[in-house]
Amino acid sequence: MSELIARASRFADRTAIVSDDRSYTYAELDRRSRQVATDLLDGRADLGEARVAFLLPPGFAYVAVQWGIWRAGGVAVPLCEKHPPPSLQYVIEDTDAVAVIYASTFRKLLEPLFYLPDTSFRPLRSLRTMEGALPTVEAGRRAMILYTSGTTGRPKGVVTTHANLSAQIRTLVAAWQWSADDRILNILPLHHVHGIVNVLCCALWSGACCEFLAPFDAQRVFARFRSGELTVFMAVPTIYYKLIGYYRELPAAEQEATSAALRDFRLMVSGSAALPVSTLETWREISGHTLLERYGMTEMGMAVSNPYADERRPGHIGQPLPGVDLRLVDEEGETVADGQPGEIQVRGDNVFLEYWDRPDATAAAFTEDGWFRTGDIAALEEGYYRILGRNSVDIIKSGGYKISALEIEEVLRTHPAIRECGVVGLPDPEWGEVIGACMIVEGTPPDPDALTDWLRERLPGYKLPRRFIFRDELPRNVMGKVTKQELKEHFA
Ligand code: MLC
Ligand code: AMP
Repeated sequence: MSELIARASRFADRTAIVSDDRSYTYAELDRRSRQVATDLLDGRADLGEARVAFLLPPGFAYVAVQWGIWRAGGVAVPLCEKHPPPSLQYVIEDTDAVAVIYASTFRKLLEPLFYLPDTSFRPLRSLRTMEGALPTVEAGRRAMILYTSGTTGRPKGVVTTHANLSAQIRTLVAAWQWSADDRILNILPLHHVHGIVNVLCCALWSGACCEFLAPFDAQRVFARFRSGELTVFMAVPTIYYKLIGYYRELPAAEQEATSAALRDFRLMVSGSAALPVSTLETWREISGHTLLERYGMTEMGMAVSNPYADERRPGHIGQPLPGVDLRLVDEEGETVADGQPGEIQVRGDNVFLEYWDRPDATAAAFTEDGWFRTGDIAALEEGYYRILGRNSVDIIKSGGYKISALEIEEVLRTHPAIRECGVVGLPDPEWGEVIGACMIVEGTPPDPDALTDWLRERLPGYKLPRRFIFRDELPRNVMGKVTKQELKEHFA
């Protein structure tokens, strides 16, 4: 991301980040990230793509460390504080991370992993402040690994190069007309592209200000909305749903003041999951904005967006972004006619390099002629793409998080009382989908609360099933495979 970092000198005295009740300029970010890089290098010329993981709250230190890793020639691996130790260990070991940089607030969470032999755990405060020479990092080198759930159980590390990230940022900055006068509120988790690329990196590329607020809290978000200082906001549909719920509880005068402040925004964006038309319409009544819906994926950043200036069509994701090649193909790999459903396949500089250490999964994700298979099904209707579904029932989207049913099943099967299980996504107006688990157990079914506590030690909170049912058998087809569509009906 040398291009992103080099741009910082243009904006030196402008505010780059607001966090912990403080403003930080681009010059401060430049200096601190150089110090972090120098410390990580520890006398070497280049980290040579060593993976450096970090667990830091959203804010200045997070960005300084992310940039510091990039400037030292390392690969940035952001960890998520909502993950229990086994999930964190999985990422640290899978990436062979040489170091984990952590904030003292997360010491307790990480302590069970301090014994890991090949990783040094470094408190943020131990990073020194000297500044030395930094390597030149070519754009084709690996920059970041983010973990994403797939149809194969354990999450896979998605490797993006510096050039991939630049392409992802550049197209959004142009399409959504970012400028140095923008100020965005970032309330999204910083281990996924939505919060990292669309919000944080686009703001910093533009010389704009990125203000952090975590954890998500509707009251605090509305207070910031009413400040009149923000110009851009981006969130997942669940967050808009929650904000609408909060708005409805406000006294009329506060509603009016909030709506007036919202009208002054330049842009409000929704993505990461399908935006229900009802949410779009209610938010329009509240804010005066037709949410700009776009479509993306960890493996490619954003691929399709409704127009900034022209019609934003409810229930549709828009057109391919500049620089992104897109086609819809049927099961035989033939391009489908307009109006017909097909899998979205994408090509372009935005598309990731590989799944970390999984050459087979990488090969399977691309067609022979180099198109990335997204697994999402869409149709082109009167010039706008519309998402129709996914070609795997085992991928669940809940609260904007992508979740593998198979991963949860694998964990459930390790429970002493559970003999067999099937996990599905159930439609839900607030979360998009909520996770349901159907189980066959030995003896008395476990208490759902106790089961949830047991799962919480093994999975992040957003991957927990919210509905449990117990059966004597699971619906299966003639091949013996659990029929998930039929299983969903068992939850009705
Ligand atoms: C939490 N809860 C859930 C849930 N998650 N219930 C059902 N389904 C879920 N998925 C419950 C908790 O048990 C708890 O209940 C209550 O909600 C609050 O939990 P929380 O963890 O404090 O939730 P909150 O902080 O409010 O989080 C909600 C959220 C969060 C929407 C802010 O999920 C979020 O940040 N989502 C964004 C994910 C994201 O950035 N995705 C982008 C991926 S990139 P109780 O009963 O205890 O109160 C991508 C590509 C692209 O997709 O295109 O962008
Ligand atoms: P992730 O792997 O977390 O990056 O999630 C990417 C997935 O989110 C895509 O493959 C889609 O299934 C889904 N997604 C993102 N944006 C949208 C959208 N606007 N409408 C429907 N689904 C979306």
